[in-house]
Amino acid sequence: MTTTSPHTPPLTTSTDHAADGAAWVRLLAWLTGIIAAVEVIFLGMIATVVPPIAAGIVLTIVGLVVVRRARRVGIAILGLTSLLLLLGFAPFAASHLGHPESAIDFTHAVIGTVGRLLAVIAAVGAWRKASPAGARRLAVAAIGIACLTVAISSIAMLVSTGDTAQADDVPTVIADSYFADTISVTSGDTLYVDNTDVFRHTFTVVDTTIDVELPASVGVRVPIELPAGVYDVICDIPGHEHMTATLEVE
Ligand SMILES: [Cu+2]
Repeated sequence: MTTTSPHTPPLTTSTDHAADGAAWVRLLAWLTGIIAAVEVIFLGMIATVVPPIAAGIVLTIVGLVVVRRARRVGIAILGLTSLLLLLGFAPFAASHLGHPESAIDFTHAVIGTVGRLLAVIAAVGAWRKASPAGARRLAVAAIGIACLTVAISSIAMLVSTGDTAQADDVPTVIADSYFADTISVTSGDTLYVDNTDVFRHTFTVVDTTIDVELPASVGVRVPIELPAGVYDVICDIPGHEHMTATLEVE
């Protein structure tokens, strides 16, 4: 009597044979390279060296060089750098994500959070040598998010045109991320705060209800209905702690 041997299924599929992780490494290199380039441009715009961002740029360059010779070491450098900068940058980016009308801050925040999250996912895919189909899907998602970011910010900028100064307004200017040292008004006046920076700020009078968003490159009218006195003005955006002024109300 003859018996049929049980059928043994194949251990791998045809697509698994192509899963050497190369597609994920390429995606990781592109994502981290673009993010580093954006950070170089951002540091140039603010004309300040922010040590964690500068360190991230250097580590990314090192990772991109190393990944060509020692793939797993390079993946680890690029993945861990992306993860640490994502965690460190998130508190600063959070407030910008709700303000697409300030295009540079908004775009920088999206790239610094969503972009780095995608880079971390790419690093995990590269480390695990996952299927290249997943890398293609992530690349498509990254391009879609980039297009959506530009579209949302463009529409928001068209809608957010700020205020027009009126004849009796008291003017004050924000330039290079600084207020005027002292701003003097009479109670009942309206301040015209002209934000000449390409970055967003707030005009926040400490211990009062005046807390006004100042989108990039627009002016905003701020009625000052306060008792006579001297008040502290701040910009309450994380990282803008140097922005202070004195508001004198007669
Ligand atoms: Cu500010």
